[in-house]
Amino acid sequence: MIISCPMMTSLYSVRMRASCHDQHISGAERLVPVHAVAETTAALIERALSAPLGPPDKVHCNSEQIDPATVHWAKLPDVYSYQVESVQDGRLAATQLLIGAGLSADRAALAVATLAEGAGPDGVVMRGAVLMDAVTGERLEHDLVRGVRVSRMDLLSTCRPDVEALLAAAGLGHHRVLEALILSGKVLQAPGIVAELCWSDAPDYVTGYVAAPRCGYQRISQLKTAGDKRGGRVFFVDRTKVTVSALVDYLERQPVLFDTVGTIAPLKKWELPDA
Ligand code: PML
Repeated sequence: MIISCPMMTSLYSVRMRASCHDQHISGAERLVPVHAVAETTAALIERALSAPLGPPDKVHCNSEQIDPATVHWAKLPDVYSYQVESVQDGRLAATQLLIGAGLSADRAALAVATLAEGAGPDGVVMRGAVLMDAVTGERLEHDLVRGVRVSRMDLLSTCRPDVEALLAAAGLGHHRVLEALILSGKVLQAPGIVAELCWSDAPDYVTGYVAAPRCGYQRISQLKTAGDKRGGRVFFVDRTKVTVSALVDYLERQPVLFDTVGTIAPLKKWELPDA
């Protein structure tokens, strides 16, 4: 549903990308009202300069006006967290959750292997996400280095303190959780999306997730070994429901703001579903 937000007369997309020797090291973005653009830009540049993989030799920060009437309003996905004992168990859990979202065992395993081996050419980490045909496993992104960049999404700024407090109370206060939840929330709103698999390319962050429109945002405590720089995202698409260009356009350009939070379930030990 696309509705206009009467209290929002002017909205800006503020985006930051930082790199060093042409390697991406940090990126973040926000959708904020005009009075918050300067403060948000300063905060994102500060973040780029203190990136763990930094310091960067290039920081790009740009802001672009968004027509509030085009914003798609949505609810954040429900959050589930599963504790696994090892990377191997985590990847099995991810495979099971992808199968639960409607994928075949082969396609689920292919997505896990794609991220594990490095999804870009020669095993490099891609800047954006892999787009994979949910039935054939075919790679659909036009640029195998850039991938698909999900952009122009945020939590409504007046909701942010409450959502941050809720996540912190559940032990999920790391900034990566909220950022990934917002990004995944937008992905799950996109036409034709069947599921998403993600784990971070940050060497020190080993948690990842499987998200799907019917299943929510399902976190898995370990999807890689600490120190491993490989990670990224795979979006599975049902091509009977959407064309690749319409999907990429939605993911990269449609502004989405979240104004409602879903359920945040307590951490559970992962158990294999009954056969
Ligand atoms: C979480 O703990 O829920 C976030 C997992 C994915 C982080 C992805 C990223 O670092 O961008």
